[in-house]
Amino acid sequence: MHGVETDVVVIGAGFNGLYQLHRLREEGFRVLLVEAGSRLGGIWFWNCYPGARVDSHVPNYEFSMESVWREWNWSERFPGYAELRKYFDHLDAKLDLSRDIRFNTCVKSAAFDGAANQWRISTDTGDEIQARFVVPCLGFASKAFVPNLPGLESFAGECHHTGLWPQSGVELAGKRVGVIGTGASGVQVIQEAAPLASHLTIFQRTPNLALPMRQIRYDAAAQEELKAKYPEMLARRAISATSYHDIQAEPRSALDVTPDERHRRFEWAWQEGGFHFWAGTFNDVLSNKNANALAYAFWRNRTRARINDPDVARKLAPDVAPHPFGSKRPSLEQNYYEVFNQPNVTLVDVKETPIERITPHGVLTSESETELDVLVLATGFDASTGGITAIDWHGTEDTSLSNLWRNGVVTHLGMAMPGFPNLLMLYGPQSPTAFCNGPTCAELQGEWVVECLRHVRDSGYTRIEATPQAARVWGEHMREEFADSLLHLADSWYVGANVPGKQRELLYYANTQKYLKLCRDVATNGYRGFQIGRGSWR
Ligand code: N01
Repeated sequence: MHGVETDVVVIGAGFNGLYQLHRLREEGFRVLLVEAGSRLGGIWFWNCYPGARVDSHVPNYEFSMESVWREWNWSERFPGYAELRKYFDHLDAKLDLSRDIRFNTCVKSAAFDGAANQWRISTDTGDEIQARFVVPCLGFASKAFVPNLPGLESFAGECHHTGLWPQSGVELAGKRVGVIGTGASGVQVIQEAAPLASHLTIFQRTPNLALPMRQIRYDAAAQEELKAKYPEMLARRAISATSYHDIQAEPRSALDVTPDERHRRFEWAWQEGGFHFWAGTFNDVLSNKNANALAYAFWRNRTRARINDPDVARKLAPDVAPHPFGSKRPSLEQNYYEVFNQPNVTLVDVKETPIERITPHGVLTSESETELDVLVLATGFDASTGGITAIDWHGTEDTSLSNLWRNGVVTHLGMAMPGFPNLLMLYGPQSPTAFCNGPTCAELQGEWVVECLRHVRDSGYTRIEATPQAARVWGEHMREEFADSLLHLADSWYVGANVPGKQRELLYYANTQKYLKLCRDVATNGYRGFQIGRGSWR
């Protein structure tokens, strides 16, 4: 490839990148998509650990184009990674995507040439690409987080992070398996490893307030029945605060209803499964501590009833909530709590008995050494900012993005940065991202970018850049949103608190509907907060 010139470089072949490739090509742009992996899928390419499965139910997690969904049938309400990979193959076949994708190619650096109003992009394969616009679509989980565990490199068995799982798989049957981390990735691996491992040891730091998934298997008839309602369901995502077509909290406080009414709503949401109990009960469960405590009590009682050993039950579902319910993303589980009733499973609470170091044989805590053949690091991600700053960006005046963000994220609408013209990131920090699933956000936020680039091009302009003032206002708005929620009370990846030293701030915009309205207002007001023109204005 070496010296290539194009209109738009898209980075990442997950839902967001593929949507951009498809739509921008439709709009007549020349587009080149660069992808580090060897096939489509983004997160579903890298996260191929046993049990990897989406937590958004059908049809929330798919594109709304009828030409795509009409001929695609899901086999489960919450599909697993293997089926999602097949869906990406289907997308490729329907939208002819791969012809404009460079696989196995990782963008290392990008520098803006202010004279030409172009980006010059360098890859690890030695290619140089020039493009008017760059649209990074790196997902929130493209940089794995491995904690500083002394001695980790000395471990003699197999050790893998869930987000960098070997494509060829890992043998767990008959092995002594250890899992560090009990977020969504940990929960999923644990459920799969428990029936296979000779012994499974789970190192938990914070209990996961996991919710029943309530998986359903679909046959073709069930899918066809659902499809009759697809157009309406898919369209409703855009006008839903949660971005799920069918998850909406009651417009009442959990504190303003009778205990019976409250119980009925909690019970209904519990039986619906998925995120209904998280975001679909009452309007103040995620913002009012007292309302939140009622949801936690319901969750704790239901969960404890499934665990035989009262000590283990207290560690998994403590008397006092470890953080407000739902202020960390709840994982969806199928038989997670029953796993702890198995004789081959041990729970180690690393707050009580901290991990001192990893030895060649296993994990040494303050109490004992656990010998292991396989160590799974389900320790999460340097979410959103980690993936983007892994690329060495140089904007105008040779500023780097890491430098701009040294005291926290600076963006306008979570898409554009002052000093970085013609760069519009999708599914990044300070936009809905974690509160709006990949394909839904790819379409809703992605259309804004498509329209914006079309506007710049069709107006004969060559440059668009967020103003510092607009970024200040957006940052202030994000801080107000943070203060209004309970999210700041949990040490989660939503707020950057899972990575030591990372700035603690709200990384995601929690109301998709409100966010989209703000974006529309900016566009209809002549792209307020952006400078658009032909030359350089510095
Ligand atoms: O990561 P996490 P994840 N010692 O950050 C623990 C999506 N996802 O990969 O809570 C001991 O949630 C850490 O403990 P603590 C989904 O959006 C989706 O599981 O910080 N433990 C925590 O338990 C999800 O929310 C699916 O105290 C340590 C765990 O590691 C997001 O990705 C599937 C530790 C990390 O949990 C991230 O999930 C998988 C240490 N030093 C992922 N450091 C779907 O279902 C960290 N931990 C779609």
